Amino acid sequence: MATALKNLSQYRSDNLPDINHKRFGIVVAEWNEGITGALLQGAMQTLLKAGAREDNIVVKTVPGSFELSLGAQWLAQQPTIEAVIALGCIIQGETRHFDFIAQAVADGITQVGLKYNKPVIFGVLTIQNLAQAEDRAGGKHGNKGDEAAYTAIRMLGF
Ligand code: DLZ
Repeated sequence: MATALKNLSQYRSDNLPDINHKRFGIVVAEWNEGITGALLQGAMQTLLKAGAREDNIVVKTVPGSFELSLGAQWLAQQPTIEAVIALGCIIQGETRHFDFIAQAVADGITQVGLKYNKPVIFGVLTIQNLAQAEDRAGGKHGNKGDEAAYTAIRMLGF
């Protein structure tokens, strides 16, 4: 698993399920777009490398991470979509906004997965500054988007 290796892009690629006919939904927050775009790129690459077909990946955007839960629900409720990946980047600011958004999206995404009985993956960076985000969006700690996509694939093989 990625965390054991201390790099979000390093994961075991053996023993993954066949995802050639699986349909994925990805919901991406536009806030901190430079980072979330890189997360999306990582997630897409990981899914395609693992055998997903590009026309089986539905990508939707929402304004900020707070809206990821509802966006994930709109995707999860589509019967043909088997797993949803939510991508966002919440950076700690001077106010308590960070805590409220991070908690809300973690809870919301969990609820959507349980309600629709499908993997809904938390691909959200919750960090203190932009440098930490860059390190985890294709930088020295890998890419959270890769890890989120890998987790979705693993869950489909449960
Ligand atoms: C408002 C806000 C702030 C301050 N910070 C972030 C952030 O770091 N990451 C993120 O994805 N979204 C942020 N937002 C936007 C909220 O998620 C949400 O879109 C707005 O509060 C809705 O008005």
